[in-house]
Amino acid sequence: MLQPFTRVLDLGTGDIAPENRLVRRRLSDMRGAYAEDCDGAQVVYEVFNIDVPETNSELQTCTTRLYNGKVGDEYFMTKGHFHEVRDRSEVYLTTSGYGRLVMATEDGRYAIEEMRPGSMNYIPGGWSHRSVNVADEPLVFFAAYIGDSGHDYGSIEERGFPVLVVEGPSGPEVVPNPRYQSS
Ligand code: S6P
Ligand code: ZN
Repeated sequence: MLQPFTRVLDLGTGDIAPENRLVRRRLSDMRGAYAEDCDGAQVVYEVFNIDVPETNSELQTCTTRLYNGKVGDEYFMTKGHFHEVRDRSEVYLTTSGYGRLVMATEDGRYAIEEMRPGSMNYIPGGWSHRSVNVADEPLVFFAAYIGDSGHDYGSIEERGFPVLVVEGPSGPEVVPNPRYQSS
């Protein structure tokens, strides 16, 4: 049985204290995710994880700080994933910034939800998810998901999402992804 504990989240930056496990994704880690080639050491996002046992009796929690920027007309975004255990759900709470949460099922349905300070997005089991920063400041959100969920990145790397969020003449637009491989 775990000992109860408390961490302190900086709502503006996403930093968690005391120490946590950091995952940092750079443009060089995002190759293939965008229509245009990308490379280099620029950081696209960071995930601050609170580690607990990966079992279905615990909740994994973390924050993501997704920086602002673009590759071509596509905004900085997370890689996106299905949960390895497909029926595992997740909740996001945005604490700073503005974005879109793109979700999709394996049979090609998709949903887009807004992310803004105070947004609580519910990601049901079976939906892949990717966050997109559509503003000129970092997008910061807290996530909680079932401990044994796991992450399947390969399906997204192979097939992509059905839609993309791109910068249009009057702001963010959702457009079909020409590279999407339907099943
Ligand atoms: C975990 C949750 C988030 C993402 C994070 C980075 O289930 O959905 O913490 O891991 O936003 O995205 P990605 O797609 O690189 O894991
Ligand atoms: Zn997830």
